[in-house]
Amino acid sequence: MKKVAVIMGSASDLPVVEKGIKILEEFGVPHEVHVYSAHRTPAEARQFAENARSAGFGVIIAAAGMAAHLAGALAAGTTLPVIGIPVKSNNFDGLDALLSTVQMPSGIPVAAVTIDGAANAALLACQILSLEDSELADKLAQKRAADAAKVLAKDQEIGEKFSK
Ligand code: RP5
Repeated sequence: MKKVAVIMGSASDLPVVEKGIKILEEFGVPHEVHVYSAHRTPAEARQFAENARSAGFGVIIAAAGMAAHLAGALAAGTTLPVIGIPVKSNNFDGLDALLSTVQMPSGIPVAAVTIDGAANAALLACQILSLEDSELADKLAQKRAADAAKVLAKDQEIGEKFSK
């Protein structure tokens, strides 16, 4: 199976990113985690993106806050799918990072998830890799069924408690 690269712009993004890493672990998807900044270490970020396909990666997840250029900068260096996670910082409730991530000019796509949406970024990465991996596709289907069962159990519990 191809690997998922999880790149964050700063170690301060780790508490958000960890939720996605956990999901990749649960699904048994091989992954590498790095800290590369589009601003502070642009050469390393670019080099990683340019080598990612030949290094066996299938998807890149990029998490960054504030003027969040990381996902776009990585996407500029590769034709692998890049999923951007806008990370919430102290100002603007993460809207700054959301717009920086989602508003990519035509030609260099970034698939942006919601603010701090590391879980969905990881799930989307798994879904992309599942195109070529039926075992992973089965695991994703099982998770959907388990999530649905939890909602239906809550429906029963809350319905019994409050319906008159
Ligand atoms: C971005 O700036 C990082 O992704 C982080 O979300 C934000 C703040 O970084 P630090 O100042 O905490 O290193 O580049």
